[in-house]
Amino acid sequence: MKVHVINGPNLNLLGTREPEIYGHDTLEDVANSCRQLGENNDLDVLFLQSNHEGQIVTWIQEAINKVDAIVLNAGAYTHTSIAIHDALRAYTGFVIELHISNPHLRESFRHLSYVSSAANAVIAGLGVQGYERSIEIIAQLRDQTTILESH
Ligand code: CA2
Repeated sequence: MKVHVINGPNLNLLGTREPEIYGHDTLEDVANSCRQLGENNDLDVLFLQSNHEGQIVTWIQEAINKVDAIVLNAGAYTHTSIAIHDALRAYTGFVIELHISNPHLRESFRHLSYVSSAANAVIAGLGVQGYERSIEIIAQLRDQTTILESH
């Protein structure tokens, strides 16, 4: 089973700035733990990051009928991108919207998400641990239910 973890703008800076919000781990640290958890749980995990909205749209389109689940931290595009929303609506697999922080505890412009209404589940406010939890949850859903069965 294939899982793509897609990260949006500025998440490449993880661990270098604003550690009080985003923690000290780098995106490479997070990618390594996700890949390791994938191996442990028999999931093929691909970890991606782009600062470009169109690249994220393309990755979502390319996942249609090929990738079983997407974990998406769209960064600030969460709050602006109808293009990412539309691509997710076209995507056939399971989608977890992920945020390191809890956007609802922050500025009001972060309270609207165009991703939520196209996602199966939302994880926010658990720090970078949310990425690892998402991988584990996808493995558990695969084992326990038929939610992920169609792929
Ligand atoms: O909490 C999250 O994961 C966010 O998706 C992060 C986005 C923010 O725009 C969303 O509202 C919530 C920002 C990602 C920027 O990441 C940085 C990490 C370290 C240093 C600077 C930026």
